[in-house]
This record gives sequence, C-alpha cells and structure tokens, in this order.
Amino acid sequence: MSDLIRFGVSLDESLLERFDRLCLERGYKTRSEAIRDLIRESLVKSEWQDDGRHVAGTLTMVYDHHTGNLSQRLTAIQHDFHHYIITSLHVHLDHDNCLETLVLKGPAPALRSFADRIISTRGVKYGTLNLATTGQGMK
Ligand code: NI
Repeated sequence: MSDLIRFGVSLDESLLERFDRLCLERGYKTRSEAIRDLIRESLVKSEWQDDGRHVAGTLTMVYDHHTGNLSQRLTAIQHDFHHYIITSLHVHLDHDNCLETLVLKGPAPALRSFADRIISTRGVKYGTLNLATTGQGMK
C-alpha cells in the first residue's frame, strides 16, 4: 500500500456540520474514511466517462414477463452484448413480475449503450445501471 498523506481542508462551518451529521448517519468512524469513499466514488464516475476504460457494474431490471414478447426481446439484446455479461440472476418476484440483475464488465461506452437499450425497451418497468469499478488502480 502507498504511503498515507495528511492534508488540510478548509471548509465553511455549516457545510462541515452537515458533513459530520452525514458521517454519523452513515456510520463512519472518522471524516477521513468518509472522504476516502467520496473520492473513490468520484474516481469511479470518472472511469465511466473515460471511453478507453474497462469498468464493471450491474444492470437491474424489473418487467412483466407476460408483456408481448418482452422476454425474448430482452434475451436477444443480451445476446448482442454477451461478451460483456459475466453472469445474470433472474428472480420471479410474483406471478407476473421478474427481477433480473446482470453483472457487467467491459468498455464503459459499450456497457452504457447496452444498459440504454435494455432500460428503454418498451415494457421494462424499471431499469438502473449501477456503476462500479474493476478495482484496478483503486486503493
Ligand atoms: Ni421471472
């Protein structure tokens, strides 16, 4: 692990009070831990803006499998992007609704366009892309 560096941060008092409340609510023992996580979150977001970068993430969708030929359409899209899908989990939530989560890894632009195609498919009730990282270069 690389050396730990200390640095000072100047902050408006009321902003710091709000930050301390947030740290408490989220269970952080120290401000440093909270700040480290905020920095990592920003780094992951910036990885996803970098077209040449390989990233990881999950795509979750909820849909009614009775809707038209939705199941087949979603499967066809997934086959178009099969190189980027590491695994998938399908849960039958009730008689009608399915929840599916896909674990993705690949170039950020490809994963984004895949997620856009799935989420915008007619009949998908809810879809969200959760941005994560491959962990490489992240301490
Ligand atoms: Ni199902």
